[in-house]
Amino acid sequence: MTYVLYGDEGSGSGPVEMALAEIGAPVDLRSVPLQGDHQLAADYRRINPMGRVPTLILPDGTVMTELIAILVTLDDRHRDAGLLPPPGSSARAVALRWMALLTGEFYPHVTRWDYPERFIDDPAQAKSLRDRAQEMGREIMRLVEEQALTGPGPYLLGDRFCLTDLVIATLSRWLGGRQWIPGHCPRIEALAQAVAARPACAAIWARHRLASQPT
Ligand SMILES: N[C@@H](CCC(=O)N[C@@H](CS)C(=O)NCC(=O)O)C(=O)O
Repeated sequence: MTYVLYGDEGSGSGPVEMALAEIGAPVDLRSVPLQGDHQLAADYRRINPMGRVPTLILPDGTVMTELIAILVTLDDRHRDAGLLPPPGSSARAVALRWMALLTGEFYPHVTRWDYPERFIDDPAQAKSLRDRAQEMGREIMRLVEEQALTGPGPYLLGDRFCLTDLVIATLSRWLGGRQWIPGHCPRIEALAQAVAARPACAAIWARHRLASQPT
């Protein structure tokens, strides 16, 4: 019943690791250092042709890529862990809506910020591309702050933790968020702190260096 997770510290493998820890499932962690572009190596691309992390190999050998698909699959396979509200419920619809927004809309801005050279011919344009990616990412975080986290908190669904909290918490640290979020999005910051304090998540949160660094 062991999962194999390919990832790197500070990357999208963090929320997958935390989800597996919440389940209590054994995991074999395989490091793919983004520093040095090991994700683009031919042997890794045979597993994940996009050259990205995370990649999760299910115990039966099925290869899973794409953070949202990985997390929903873990919920499918471990319903007793209560990682998402039940299928058909409005609470699950809310959780999936915001998870999809962050993985589908925010994540691509991270790629522009991390690898601007992929999107431009003239290196002189890199700074303006990165600035624009950061601002567009911040617009999405403001949306989460103002339109998703309208309840009593600290989590998206109030005091009921779900997988979307792992996604909001982790992605809120990116694009300079460890410095920016605490002063601009207090509800997201409270959610991140609540995730960081969860017994199953705390050590993983620390190892992925996700702690806030307010300016
Ligand atoms: N659509 C993918 C995006 C994954 C992604 O962009 N991961 C980043 C790290 S957090 C990555 O591997 N970047 C390396 C690259 O683009 O070369 C997902 O949802 O999992």
